[in-house]
Amino acid sequence: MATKKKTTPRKRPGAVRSDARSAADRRGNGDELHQRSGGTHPALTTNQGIPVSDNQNSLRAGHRGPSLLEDFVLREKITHFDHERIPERIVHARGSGAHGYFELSKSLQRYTTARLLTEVGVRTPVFTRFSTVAGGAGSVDTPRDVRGFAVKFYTQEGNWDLVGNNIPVFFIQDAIKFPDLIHSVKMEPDRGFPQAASAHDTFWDFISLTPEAMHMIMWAMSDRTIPRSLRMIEGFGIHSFRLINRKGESTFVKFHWRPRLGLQSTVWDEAVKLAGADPDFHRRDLFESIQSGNFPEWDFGVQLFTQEQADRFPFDHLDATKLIPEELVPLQIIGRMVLDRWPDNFFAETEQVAYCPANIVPGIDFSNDPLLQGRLFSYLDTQLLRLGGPNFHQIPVNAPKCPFANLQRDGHMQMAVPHGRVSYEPSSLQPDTPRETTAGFSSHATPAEAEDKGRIRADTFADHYSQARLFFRSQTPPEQAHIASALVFELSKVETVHVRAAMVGHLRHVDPELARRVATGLGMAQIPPAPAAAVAPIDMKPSPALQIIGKMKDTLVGRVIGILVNDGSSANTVRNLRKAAEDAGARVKIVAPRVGGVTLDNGKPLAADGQLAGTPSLVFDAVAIVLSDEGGELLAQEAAAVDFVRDAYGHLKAIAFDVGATALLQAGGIDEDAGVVMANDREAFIAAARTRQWDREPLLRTLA
Ligand code: HDE
Repeated sequence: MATKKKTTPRKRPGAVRSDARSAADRRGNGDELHQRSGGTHPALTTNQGIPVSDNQNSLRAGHRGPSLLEDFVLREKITHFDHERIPERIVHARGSGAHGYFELSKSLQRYTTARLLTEVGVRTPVFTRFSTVAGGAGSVDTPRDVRGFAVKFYTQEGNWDLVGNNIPVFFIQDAIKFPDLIHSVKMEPDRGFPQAASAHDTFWDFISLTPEAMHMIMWAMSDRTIPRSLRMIEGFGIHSFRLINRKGESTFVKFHWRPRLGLQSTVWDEAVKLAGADPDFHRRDLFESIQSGNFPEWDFGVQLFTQEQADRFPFDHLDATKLIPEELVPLQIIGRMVLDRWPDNFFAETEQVAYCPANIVPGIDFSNDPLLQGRLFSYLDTQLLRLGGPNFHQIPVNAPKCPFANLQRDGHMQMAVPHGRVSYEPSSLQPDTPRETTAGFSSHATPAEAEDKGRIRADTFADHYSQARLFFRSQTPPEQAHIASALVFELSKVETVHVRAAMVGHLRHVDPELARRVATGLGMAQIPPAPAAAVAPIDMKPSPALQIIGKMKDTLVGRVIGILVNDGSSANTVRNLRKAAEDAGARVKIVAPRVGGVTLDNGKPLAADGQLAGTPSLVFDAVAIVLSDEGGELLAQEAAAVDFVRDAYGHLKAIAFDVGATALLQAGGIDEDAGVVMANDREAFIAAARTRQWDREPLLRTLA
């Protein structure tokens, strides 16, 4: 026994681990299992621990006879398999998560007692899940959709869940509209399509009848909803929350995440093609970057404001369709989040993680935002069904990492074994039972408004267009063109003519020129009339902080460059390009016609990271084409190679090429421009690769 190699249960494939047992118990069991298998592998057992001698054949009555009901090994295995699926999330079903930590750099002690926001330098573990909203769990990563950005902070004072999105506003003002919104965007109930797409009649029907959605629609039609990478999205808590300090004073707060790699998006044609080329594009990107040690990071920022300031805003901050421009209330960066560990098991962690906006810690409190208030109910309710009972907080990814104790008991899947007689309070029989503490959570004593109860929408929520206008007018010209073109694309998929017309009518309030562009793009003879606006929109000062292109970081860090090679490609050129790209912070992948790689002009082999037909230029931020003369002629006849260069060009990416690649570039119809450069001009290539060639776009496609 003593000479046997110890294995931890965590590393045993397929080993079942109950956290109710001590680590010592589990190790003991592992040793025994090894002993029983008589080799290096642990013995395969049933869930009851009974060793299995034959995992290939079921128990049968004779060579050609029926299977026997007695076969408990077969029955247990199949029964467990039959129950492997749990309900997917009703929204945000498709997601990818990672572990990491939050580290505070600036104390908010003046405003809050929350320890994670006051103890500078302390690292709080987090589990963060990014998601799309509309599609099912098996849908693709790159539809046009809002991205969920949910962070569970395992603080020393309990779990705080900041369950936000990559857009700072939302479609609706009141939780009671959420089922309608989601029903409209999900696949239509009679036909069961489209999956993960807003470009269909029911969504736009609902939106055209919901003027409060117009601001969010501007964001949804912008490139924010087709991100390049989950590592390059912003995150927002959306609602106003409160920070509560030692004196019980309240300050309003909006929470923001800012990606250190900068914001970046794809272009629409690229997003569409990525859906086919790599349905897991975002998940793979996050996985690869974490596994390779390039941990994504976000700055954490707050906008702090008082009730008096809020009273002067030309909008109501409790209305989730409104943002607070940074020019009005500046963003203060107070910390950072680093995601540095991919989960061990997708189901156990990413699928079972249960976020809930109601999970907050002392020093933070809710606001009266009616959307937030509805969410406080919804998430616990949904977990009860999804995870099957009231003890889901015991699942390791959901359990607090600080001690927790109360007198709740029993229920499905209870894993804890509480000791003693007492499960009530007050009690006197057992001195070690948990009791209330003065340091416990207490709600801010917000004065209640002495008003009649009723199904009320506040007058201050009535302005539906001013911030939609603010957003559109704050964008750069290419971004405005993308918004207009996205509206044309989506509404062109809407079959019902009056829905298209109603939508364009709303756009007149947002920006008459936008309405004109979209109407032209839809081939309308006239611009439809605008609906009556509850409140006339006002002009607000443009906010450049709302742009993507204007704010894009001039960097290649975290980006990927693809080099297309063939037999006889110049070893020198490939080496120099690789060095230049890696020096600039990018990763390099080699693409070749065959996955076995190529032989370069110096006679040396070069391994490929991807085969040409399965590795289109879509998956890269910029490409280099390094070919021998013969290779160029050959690949000019190859559709996958022609698409490689044509797509890179169409998606506004930088292309470096050498003389041998000329024939291929010609076959792709590529014109030289500032982003199409000779491979030996490495500086020009790296500079061009840091951005996209926006000037190229109007020459390539009709934008609205
Ligand atoms: Fe959610 N939302 N939501 N939501 N939401 C869920 O909870 C809901 C809303 C958001 O990675 C569900 O565990 C209602 C706004 C994210 O697991 C459910 C309303 C925002 C995630 C639910 C909203 C969000 C969810 C589905 C209207 C941005 C995924 C499964 C009041 C601030 C979290 C689940 C993850 C998930 C309800 C509105 C973000 C059904 C009723 C606004 C990121 O409980």
